[in-house]
Amino acid sequence: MAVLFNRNTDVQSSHESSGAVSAIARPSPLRLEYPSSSLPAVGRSVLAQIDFGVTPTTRATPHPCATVALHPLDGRPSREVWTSDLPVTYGQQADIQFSLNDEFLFGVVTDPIDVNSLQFEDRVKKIYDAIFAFVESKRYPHLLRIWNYFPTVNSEFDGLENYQRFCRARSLAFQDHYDNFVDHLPSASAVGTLGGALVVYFIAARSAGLHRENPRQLSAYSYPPQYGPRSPSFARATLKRSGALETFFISGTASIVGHVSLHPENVAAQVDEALNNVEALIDSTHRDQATRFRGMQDLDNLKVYIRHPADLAAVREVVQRRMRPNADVLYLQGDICRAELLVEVEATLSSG
Ligand code: 3EB
Repeated sequence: MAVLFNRNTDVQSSHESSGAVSAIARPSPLRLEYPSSSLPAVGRSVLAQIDFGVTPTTRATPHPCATVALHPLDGRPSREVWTSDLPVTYGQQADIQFSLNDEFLFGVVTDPIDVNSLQFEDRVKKIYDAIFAFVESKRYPHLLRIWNYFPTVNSEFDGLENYQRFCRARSLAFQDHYDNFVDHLPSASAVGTLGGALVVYFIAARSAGLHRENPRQLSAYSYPPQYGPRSPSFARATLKRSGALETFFISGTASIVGHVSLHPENVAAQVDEALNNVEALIDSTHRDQATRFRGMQDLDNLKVYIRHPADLAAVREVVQRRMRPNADVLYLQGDICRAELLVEVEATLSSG
């Protein structure tokens, strides 16, 4: 009796406290938050939680989770939590922890592979092969967004930078799996961590998203060979519409115009240029697809990867100038895929 009573009381008081918000927000199949506490908003199910920090956190949770060894630079606990107002089911198939609702599938792979070993490329290829087979077997065949994190991205092994080795393996996996594979490339990030495992996580959907390129940048999959034997396999952004909800996934975006890294050694100019690229993606997609995202004013969250912690203040100043005041920004120390790049940003816009 007491347990039942307590449960009812809990539910009721929670609804009261979040009543103003839930009255105006439509049920959403996919929502991203950067909460400072790990408790999800009541009424929503967690699709996945990613913790950022160099101390591994091991918790037994029903939902997929991972720890990514990127050091939070603003002192508060850093995590991203993906939630759903629709019912969610959970499972694990081989190395893939997953969750799914009616529209989206979220998957997480954590692999302890030594990046500085000959086996690394083979492992990356196998992980991607497994992801393609998995999303198709579950009938969520449309990959929308992928995150890739591993240590020592800028070190060389066997005569090639580890990021370029990663790109070679990933590209072969996409090519093996898809006809005209560049048409299927989802938005992505690939960022160097301070240690730990290779972590790959992804969002797939039952119906297709629209992959977008940036008018200011050469497509990454068409970069000239000076950047590596196989070009990076990602789209600059992906727009997903599901009912009234629009989600716009913006890939990791750096100070690259055309294919050239601009403003070497000037972190403030780099982040400003990266935000010019983000703005161009939002604006051009608004023009072509009549999205609800009209410009930088609709960008309400940003994940910022900074190579040197000492650059935080300079980066923050530019970010605060370019973004709306109440935007949620996560600053993480990590290595960018080209040695001369000091900062990279990514974002997810959601109309829900
Ligand atoms: C760039 O634009 C910067 O390899 O998945 C950004 C986003 C970058 C994704 C990836 C790499 C990737 O080339 C680096």
